[in-house]
Amino acid sequence: MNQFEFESLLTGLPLGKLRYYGKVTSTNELAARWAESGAPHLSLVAADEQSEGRGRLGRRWLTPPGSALAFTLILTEVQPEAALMYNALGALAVCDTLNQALPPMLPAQVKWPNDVLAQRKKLAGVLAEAHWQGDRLAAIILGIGVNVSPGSLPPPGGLNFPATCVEEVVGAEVDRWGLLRAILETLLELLPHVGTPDFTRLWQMRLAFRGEWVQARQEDETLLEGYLSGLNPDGTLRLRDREGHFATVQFGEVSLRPVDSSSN
Ligand code: BT5
Repeated sequence: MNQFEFESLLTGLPLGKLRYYGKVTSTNELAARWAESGAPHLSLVAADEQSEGRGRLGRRWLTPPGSALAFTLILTEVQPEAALMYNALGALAVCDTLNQALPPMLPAQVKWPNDVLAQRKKLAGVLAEAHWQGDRLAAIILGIGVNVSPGSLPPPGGLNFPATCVEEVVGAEVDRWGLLRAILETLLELLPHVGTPDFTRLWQMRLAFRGEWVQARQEDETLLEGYLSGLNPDGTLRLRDREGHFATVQFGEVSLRPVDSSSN
């Protein structure tokens, strides 16, 4: 892939400007700098490899060469009140694209707020970062990383969740760049619906662990536990305890809590 092939690949999609790189630190980092210097809405940065790919809360995302997708969209026309939804936009775009190739009984799902799971393993991660100018939300930097072939899989030790890749779940070789185009097409279709009740409904339909007992670790490290009952209209997560009381998880990380240790 080179810049010219990248532009041909994405011909006809209503995107902003396009930049392709062989190796970068992080496509989100480059995109943030580009946003600052005036990148138009829906500009895209993609790379074959990242040396300092970013996850949430200072974590790292691994993107070895020749095996994964790592790309970032710069959204400048955004709804500030829907910031949480942009993580879901990225995750749903990946899910819905893959679900065309996956058996309906084993769909890809969103592990709230930002992971894509297939067969209960993580196959893609999304990092939506807000870019402020003073108190104005100037852009959402929407980064998406997808493990495509087995070479993209990090060594299992040190992972916070088991990982998989698209070729493993689809059971066939996958055209990496064709997949990128397909994900972008899905994302562009979903984009006008961000923040609407239909969008939240679709997100809820794809939510992993619904009806299961889960533990949510929040950003301040406090833990909440309960049955994952669904989403609130603003995209925050709703948990229900054994007495039927509801709690809301604003932003955090959900991890499954084994059922047999939850019986108190
Ligand atoms: C995420 O963070 O899952 C968000 C990942 C976003 C990556 C994209 S790639 C394009 C753009 N540019 C960037 O610099 N970032 C975005 P989080 O939920 O915090 O998960 C991070 C954790 O996932 C790590 O601590 C590892 O345990 C695990 N991990 C790292 N690389 C992985 C991989 N390739 N596949 C599966 N798990 C991985």
